[in-house]
Amino acid sequence: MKFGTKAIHAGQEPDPATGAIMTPIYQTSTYWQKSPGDNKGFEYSRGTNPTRKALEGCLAALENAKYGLAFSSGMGATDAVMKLLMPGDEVITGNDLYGGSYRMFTKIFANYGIKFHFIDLTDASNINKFITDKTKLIWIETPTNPTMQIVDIAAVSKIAKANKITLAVDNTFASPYLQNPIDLGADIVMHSVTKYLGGHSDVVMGALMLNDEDLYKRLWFIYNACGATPGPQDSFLVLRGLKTLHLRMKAHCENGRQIAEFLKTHPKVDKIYWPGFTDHPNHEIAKKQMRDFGGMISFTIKGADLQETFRVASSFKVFALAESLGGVESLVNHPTTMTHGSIPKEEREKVGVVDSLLRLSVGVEDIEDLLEDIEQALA
Ligand code: P1T
Repeated sequence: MKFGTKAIHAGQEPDPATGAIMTPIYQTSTYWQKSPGDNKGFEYSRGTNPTRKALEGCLAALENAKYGLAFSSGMGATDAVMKLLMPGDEVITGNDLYGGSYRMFTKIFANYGIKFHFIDLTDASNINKFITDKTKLIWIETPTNPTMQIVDIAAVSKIAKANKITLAVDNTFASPYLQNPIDLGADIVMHSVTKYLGGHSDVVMGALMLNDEDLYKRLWFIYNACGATPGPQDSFLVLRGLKTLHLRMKAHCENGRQIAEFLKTHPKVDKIYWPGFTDHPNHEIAKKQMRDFGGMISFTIKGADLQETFRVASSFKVFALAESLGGVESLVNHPTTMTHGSIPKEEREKVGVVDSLLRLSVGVEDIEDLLEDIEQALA
């Protein structure tokens, strides 16, 4: 089945009770049992719920995976992966990450005796220098948030496999429409479903997709035991959002391309971070592992201090100044004071996350209105 067909149908069947085409919202916390253990496969909704089950089937299919697990946020999904680790274990990850992931690693799991190496992953071979017999997990984001670095998933996977290390890829920025890490050798794909998958800025949710049955059983145990699972209403909203993922992504990519080209010629714009440019340091890898370049673009304003950057950020009329990304509406974000505020200045500045940086999540509005808005905000 091709992508658009899976987005609309995978995991879903007409409701067995009524024939309803849309999966019902099974708003129930628990299920009747004829005698203890004699049930229809559903016991208690923290662990299993039919609406969530349909969603998980669809999410798995979109990443060409056997198993899908939905969580009540992207951070909830990441937290479950980290709980596979034990004190003394080591993790290799990138030096440009969503600020919330960095905060969880350094402020929560480091306290449980897990060691994190935040390294430059734009050259996958850098990983070799940090592998020890304690390395249990490689965690990558690509494209990264917010500087759009590209990590070669297939090359990292080769190193991970050779050293028997689990590879998890946060695929939030690309979405499964643009990139499928499992096909490139990753063991686990993580998504902030809040973003492109939900697509309408009305749900916070996360997901893990994977193929290995043992790993799935371990993650399902954590999912059920720790309980960060989403309810049926949110599951329904995401099932509905997924049905247009392929249509939305085409429009995000097309608008993104036009805005990136526009910013390139703008006299007030200094650096632009977008993997579609042929002079992006890993453009060739992006071309190899992604089907298009997406709607996320970051840029710095020439010579701007914090005050001038705030002035521009607050001047948009169509783009809304807000955290998050991937919805149909365009958003602008100021990483150093918003999404990446928890990363120390000296760490974030090493990768270009400076005060004059703005990040755009390009929505699917008419391109003329978006271009006009950027022009007037920068003026
Ligand atoms: O917000 P939540 O659904 O918990 O997902 C966390 C998360 C994980 N990974 C990446 C790459 C992300 O971008 C996020 C959330 N990011 C934002 C809210 C943001 O504006 O960047």
